Amino acid sequence: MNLLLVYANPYTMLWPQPAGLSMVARAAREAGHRVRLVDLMFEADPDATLARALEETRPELVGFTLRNLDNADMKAARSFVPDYVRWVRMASQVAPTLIGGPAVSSAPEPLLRATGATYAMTGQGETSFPVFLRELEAGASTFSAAGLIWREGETLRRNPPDLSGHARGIDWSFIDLAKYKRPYMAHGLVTKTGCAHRCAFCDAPWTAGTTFLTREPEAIVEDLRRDARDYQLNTSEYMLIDTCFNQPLGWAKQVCEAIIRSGLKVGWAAVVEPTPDLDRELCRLMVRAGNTIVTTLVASYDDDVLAQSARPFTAADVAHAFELFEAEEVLYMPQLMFGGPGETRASVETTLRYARRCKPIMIQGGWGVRVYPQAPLRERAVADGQVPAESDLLAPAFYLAPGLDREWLDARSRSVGVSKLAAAPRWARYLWRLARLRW
Ligand code: B12
Ligand code: SF4
Repeated sequence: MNLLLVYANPYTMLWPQPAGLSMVARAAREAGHRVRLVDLMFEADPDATLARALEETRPELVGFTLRNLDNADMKAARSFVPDYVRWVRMASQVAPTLIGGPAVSSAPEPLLRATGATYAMTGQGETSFPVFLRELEAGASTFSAAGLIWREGETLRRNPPDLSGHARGIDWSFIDLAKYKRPYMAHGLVTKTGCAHRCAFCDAPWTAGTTFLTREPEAIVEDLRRDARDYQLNTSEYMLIDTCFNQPLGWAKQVCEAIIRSGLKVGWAAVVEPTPDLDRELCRLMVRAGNTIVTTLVASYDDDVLAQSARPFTAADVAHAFELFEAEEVLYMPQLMFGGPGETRASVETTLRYARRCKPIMIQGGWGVRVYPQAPLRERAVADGQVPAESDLLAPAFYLAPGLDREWLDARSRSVGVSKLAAAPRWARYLWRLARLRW
């Protein structure tokens, strides 16, 4: 079939490349289909770019990656759904349409209805997309492809998604890398998917898998070798595509050891959560294997707030992790998220007091928690009267603990920060880690 695949991400913040779409594109090409990938990320007039691609390609199917429902920012919420609706409708005038990607896994039926797409696919696409294409070509009206949602009369039919993990990484041949050469641009490196935790505000276990689905360390190193050889990606930083790199602990160590053994000079950032098993050995291995910086969604330093969001660590674990980072020269960037269930003025102050004591390279503070349709927080948000029970949650919807004043919270969260002078040696170390990649 003649396929047009569209990376429909209009949000340039941190510019993630069309990682998942490249994997789906590779699978379709290997199954014998003609594939063109169009990336709307940096387009000044994405509507015109899409119209041109539709005209030039004359596709038999148009597939879309819909990544984020919105920017997840309560203070300045920006929904991307209106763009998705417009683009899918444009394409639907030319050919049947299929939507996939993280936003679709989060809110499949609402997005299918809103965009009017012919089909939606939840979960991973690299195995199920070619199955769907085979069935479509054969004229099927009912499908076995994993994760597929289709219409039969007035009803929507839905197959369970493929959440088995990624055997292979990104296919850069589909991505115009020149467009992504920007300051602080990090290339994606797929290390694992899924998550064994159940944080109340997160839908990853339901949309990406309920266990850690790790890739083989040697397969990850093989990607790094190929990326260096064919695309020279070793000269800038990677961002691991991994919700919590440090777990399972033994696997994370094996990945670091495999990178060290390979002799490759690479730099990578990762999400590392302060779970109780985090140890000194992993911190040391990470630095030796080229870790440049870690981010950690600490959210709060109050045990009750952490417990009410079912975070997999306590305030003491956070303190322990940060001590290790500081001792082992792991540069870290905590993210605080004020206003979750159980938050009070007192708990906000507890977190701020702790934040002033630690020594990160940078610290981010935000408030309000996005409520996703399948996340456990939804029930609490409905019970607390913050979200109507019948809402499909496509439009940005947030939880803010009852009784907290927004203006006060905004002012307090903006008081979070690290003095430039104190952070200067850490920034120097970070920039040195990036600079050495170029020599
Ligand atoms: C890594 C990551 C990041 C990294 C990206 C680094 C990089 N260089 O790529 C960073 C830190 C930059 C980031 C930023 C943000 N992120 Co983020 N991120 C992720 C994470 C963990 C993995 C995404 C990923 O690349 N997956 C790997 C690829 C291989 O999988 P994939 O894209 O899902 O593609 C597969 C399927 O979806 C499917 N598929 C995809 N497209 C298509 C198309 C078709 C036609 C088909 C059939 C199938 C299909 O098949 C693919 C292969 O299996 C997810 C959580 C998760 N578990 O998915 C959140 C996630 C996508 N991020 C999220 C958010 C909110 C954001 C931010 C808005 C946060 C913020 N407030 O700033 C920004 C947005 C950035 C932007 N400009 O878009 C949310 C989106 C929620 C939603 N449903 O709307 C997620 C789901 C996390 C969550 N549960 O809250 N993120
Ligand atoms: S927030 Fe992170 S640790 Fe918690 S369930 Fe989501 S991916 Fe897992």
